[in-house]
Amino acid sequence: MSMSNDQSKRRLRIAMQKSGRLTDETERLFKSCGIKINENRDHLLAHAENMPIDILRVRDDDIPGLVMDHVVDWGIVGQNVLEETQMQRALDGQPTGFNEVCKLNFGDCRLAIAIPQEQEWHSLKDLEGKKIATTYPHLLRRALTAAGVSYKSVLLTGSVEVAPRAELADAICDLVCTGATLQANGLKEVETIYESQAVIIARDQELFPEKKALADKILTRLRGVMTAKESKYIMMNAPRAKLQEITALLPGAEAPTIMQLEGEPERVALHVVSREKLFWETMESLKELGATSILVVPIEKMLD
Ligand code: PRT
Ligand code: ZN
Repeated sequence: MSMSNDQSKRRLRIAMQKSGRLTDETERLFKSCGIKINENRDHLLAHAENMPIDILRVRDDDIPGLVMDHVVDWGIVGQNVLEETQMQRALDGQPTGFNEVCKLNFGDCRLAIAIPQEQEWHSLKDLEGKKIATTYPHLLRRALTAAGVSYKSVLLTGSVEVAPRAELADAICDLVCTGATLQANGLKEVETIYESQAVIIARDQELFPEKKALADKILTRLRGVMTAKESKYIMMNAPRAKLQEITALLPGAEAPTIMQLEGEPERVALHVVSREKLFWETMESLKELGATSILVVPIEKMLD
């Protein structure tokens, strides 16, 4: 994948997971930022059709290294893989520098300790002298060292959840999302040691001016998409007399638009952008204050 010097100065190279849990959301993100890429996932390198951006599709485990070795400008990866790889690279004497660009609010999971369902649990101290199977030896060591527990690490790159049943280990330390996998394997989650989501990271080097301008533009769009995801456009009809109480209930809502309702002098239409999630409880309280026709509409993009 050699590239002329001139091209690498201008084209923003982004590494993403080729096929896995982060792939769909990453592609959706590119799309919502207006980056059009070739749908064919079999190509290692894809060029955006409408911007000087190259997308490199690789295994998620390779992404932190590609950024830290300055092979790509940006990478999209789970924080779990990022931190684990960083600790491994530090041991191996490889570069570990990067800048976090933006958290992405997807790929959420936690690294947790799980033990056989029938066993008692008090604290991490219960793991003293025990064998723990994991794919994340460094994150595990960091947590257990902090808790003053000594244990034996059993490194497995897959099927960690079967280790206790196979008598390879007493406990496991693995990623959990819903917990269904643990349950299906007769395990119970007893302690979270790390929480993760997907992030964009950048190489720890100033980009060439042209590329920097492009990166900043994408970043502004990204932030717009991220805020929009959380934000809602809320509309309702409400008694004029309760306006203050009603706006106080709406989280992160600045300056609502109030419109007169034809033929109803005591009631108004209220439109507002709320920057936080609106819960059912809040909607019910709004209704109790006399609001009617409450509509909550998703926002696709937002630019302040
Ligand atoms: O091939 P490649 O190396 O690229 O992919 P991979 O198999 O290593 O990774 P992949 O696609 O499984 O996960 C990529 C990233 O998604 C992880 O590094 C996490 O940051 C994030 N993520 C989010 C998860 C999960 N949720 C998750 N549930 N990664 C793994 N899991 C596993 C979990 O360990 C369990 O075995 O999925 C299974 C189902 O989980 P439950 O709890 O919902 O049953
Ligand atoms: Zn992987």
